Amino acid sequence: MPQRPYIVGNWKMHGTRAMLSEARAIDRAAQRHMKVEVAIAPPYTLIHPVHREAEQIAVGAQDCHHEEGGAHTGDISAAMIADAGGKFVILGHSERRQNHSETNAQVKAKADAALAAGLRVILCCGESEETRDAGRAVSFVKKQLKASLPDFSDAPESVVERLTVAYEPVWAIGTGKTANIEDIAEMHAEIRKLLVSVYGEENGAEIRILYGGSVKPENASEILSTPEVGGALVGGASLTADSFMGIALAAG
Ligand code: G2H
Repeated sequence: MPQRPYIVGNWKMHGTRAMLSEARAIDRAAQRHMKVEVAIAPPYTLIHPVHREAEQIAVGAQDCHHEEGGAHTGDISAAMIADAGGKFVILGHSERRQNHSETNAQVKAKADAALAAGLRVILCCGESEETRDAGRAVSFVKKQLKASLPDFSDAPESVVERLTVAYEPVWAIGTGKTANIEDIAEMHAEIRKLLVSVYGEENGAEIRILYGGSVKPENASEILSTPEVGGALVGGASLTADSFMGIALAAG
């Protein structure tokens, strides 16, 4: 059965407790739009407060460590996120790959750890402008994604429910630029083929693939009606309930 469109807010390093009123407003609005699955990933410090407030939306994290615990100053494990009420984690975001030098192998290890802790995973991939201009966007993204995907050999039946892929061209993130619809459609189709080859025809065809990169209420309808786009990962426009739910409304 096709899954509901999935609209996920990535608050990045934005938000103090003053933002809880936006989370409450998003939650109330999501209760009226059940055709769409809505979730937000605030900073770690707000995961538990949002979890306590939310009745409908899921709350998640923007990263986790691959180990369960230990001497890792400043890091957070997947089990800690789950304990705080988190239900999912965004992994491999380009800001982590760029600013923290995360490799595909590290992203994969984090994804395996997150799944073992009972979290769902939103796995990000995307090419730089340089790579796209060189005509290597599709091959780059497929290689990056394949090397980052978690191993579901223990529980292949849960892959559709527990894995989401987010395609985010790096040059479209927070810049106001969005990829054109043909390029989005081409990349999502290529990612679909990869998921089918890795997880099999049945599961690979159902895993949701989100688009991310300057999604806003004004462009959401067109992006979300593109073939193989199963939702959106939204940064800047997820920081107010009005704009975020404007995108959710465009999804269904
Ligand atoms: C891409 C996106 C959210 P923005 O990073 O992951 O951010 O919508 O601000 O481009």
